Amino acid sequence: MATIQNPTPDTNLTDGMHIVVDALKKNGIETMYGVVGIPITDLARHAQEAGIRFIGCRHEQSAGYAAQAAGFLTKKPGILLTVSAPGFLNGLTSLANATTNGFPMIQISGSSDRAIIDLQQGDYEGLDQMSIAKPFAKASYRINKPEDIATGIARAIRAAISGRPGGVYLDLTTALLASVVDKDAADKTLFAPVDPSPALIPSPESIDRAMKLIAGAKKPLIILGKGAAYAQADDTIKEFIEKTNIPYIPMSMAKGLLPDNHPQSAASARGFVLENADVVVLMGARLNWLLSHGKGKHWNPNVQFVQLDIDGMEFDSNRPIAAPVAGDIVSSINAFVAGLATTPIKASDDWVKAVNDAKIPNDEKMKVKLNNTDLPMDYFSALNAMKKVLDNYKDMYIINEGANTLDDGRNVIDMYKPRHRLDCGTWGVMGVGMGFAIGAAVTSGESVVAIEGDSAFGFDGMEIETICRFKLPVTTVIFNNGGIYNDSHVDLSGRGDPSPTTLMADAHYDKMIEAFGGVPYFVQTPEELSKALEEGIASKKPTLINVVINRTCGTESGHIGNLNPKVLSNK
Ligand code: ADP
Ligand code: TZD
Ligand code: MG
Repeated sequence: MATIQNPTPDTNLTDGMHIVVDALKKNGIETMYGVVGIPITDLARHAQEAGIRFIGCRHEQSAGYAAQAAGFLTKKPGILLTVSAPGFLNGLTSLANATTNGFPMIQISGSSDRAIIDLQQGDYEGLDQMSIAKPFAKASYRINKPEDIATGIARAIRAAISGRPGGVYLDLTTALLASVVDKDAADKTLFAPVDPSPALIPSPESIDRAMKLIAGAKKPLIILGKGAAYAQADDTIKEFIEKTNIPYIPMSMAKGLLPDNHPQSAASARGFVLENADVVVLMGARLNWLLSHGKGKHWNPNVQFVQLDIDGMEFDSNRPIAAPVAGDIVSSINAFVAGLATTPIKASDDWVKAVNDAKIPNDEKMKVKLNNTDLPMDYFSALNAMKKVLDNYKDMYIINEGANTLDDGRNVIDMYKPRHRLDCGTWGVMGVGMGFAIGAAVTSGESVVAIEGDSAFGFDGMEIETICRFKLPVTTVIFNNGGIYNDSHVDLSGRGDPSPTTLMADAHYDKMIEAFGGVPYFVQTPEELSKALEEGIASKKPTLINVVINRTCGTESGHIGNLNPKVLSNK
């Protein structure tokens, strides 16, 4: 397909930008998130004209978080569109987060003149983007020729959603976008890959080995991870858990795979089950720091692991896995359910009772905390005021970030539907909230409640304008305790500077949304909070609720203060 330099008026022509849009459409891409500028502004316009929704955000990082939320919810790669160099770099954190979390996403970025970049001659926004993206992406490609556009996009899609999903970088040079070619020839290159996310059928031996190990366990436990949520095997997972009566705990983004009020949920006896379980079945969950690597005082030292994962490289990463099952969760769980006919599994009544007994004191303690009536509110009384409302909206998408706001929010707010909770994830990253809220609202067309620490919100707060511009039904709730973790009020500078953790406790974040025509609330009591939340949800209007939280009640780093390096004196 020759590039046409001097077209005659009657030639049927197209250009690189249009071919990219045609190829995306051919692959069923319906939405793009991004920030425009040289050289991709027209690409966004063409996409919009062709029926692809373009959600213009205020920062590429938020746009990337929106895209990967869409990827997690739909199993189709979310698309982030960025300009060269700084825009590309702004998006890169989100791409890395997608790779780390196993969310499928493609960052498509325009790039400047290769010849000038490679000779370091100082092009406008010149940067060797593809090389920089490589360590942060599952795969990284550049398309140089218009006849390769369809192939490049197919490769990016396959890389994003086959095996363990992840972030993919796709570099489009300015020359490529501007290349003019014959339209009929270009149309012939378009295709959608066949079966881009192929099933990975586990071997019968691996299923048999795993089921025998579980069947012989005295104290089995299932841990559901976000890989299981992503796989969309909801009914079969429920069937396996209910038929075997094995207690389970959900990792944060697997909450709702089974409703959190399910009798087999051992979430409130988490410490007890980890310390006691003799066989743990990891379903789409890694044994990383979130599970203290499967080691140490939190775990039964003699525990044996079954692990269901699509990525064979994951096994033995932290602890030896006695029964690895390499397969996609849909296929593996189907095989498990079928295998129950020959290898029946039933958790013993003694174990189930012990787990249920362990829940009782913890549930009681939690009740006391939730019913605290002190003012200003603390995390638990504020979350309780929200829970009372949210329990009536079981389809609600919940976004959650912060430290205490995250950790306490995860424990208090019950989820009832799979893939309805998005949070700081594997990296514990701040700044995902507004992007995730946008991605969830756009993708689902449903309402979203974002529960945000005041610091966490600050990373991407300007996206409130995006939420208002697109009239998204997002209620943002800011737990304002005046700081990162809390407001320690210790001035070590001797010059009146705020402490490193201090933010403005008397800030009126609610005023921000007023500037964009959204609905503001400033609340100080549980009653006011419940009422504002109810109204925000019912109105479906962009709403922001500034919740006054006691400045002293947050703990340093939330539940993971132990990960801070030990210092000689603690200020
Ligand atoms: P969590 O943080 O919830 O514990 P992780 O992100 O650590 O979950 O682990 C998710 C795991 O799920 C990853 O190891 C990933 O390879 C795996 N995974 C993702 N999708 C699938 C799938 N469709 N089938 C099987 N495993 C999957
Ligand atoms: N920057 C990024 C991108 N991610 C991070 N996790 C941090 C910084 C460090 N950090 C945390 O780990 S939690 C947090 C920061 C800055 C904010 C906690 O304050 P908050 O929540 O107001 O959001 P709470 O309720 O006050 O604990
Ligand atoms: Mg805070």
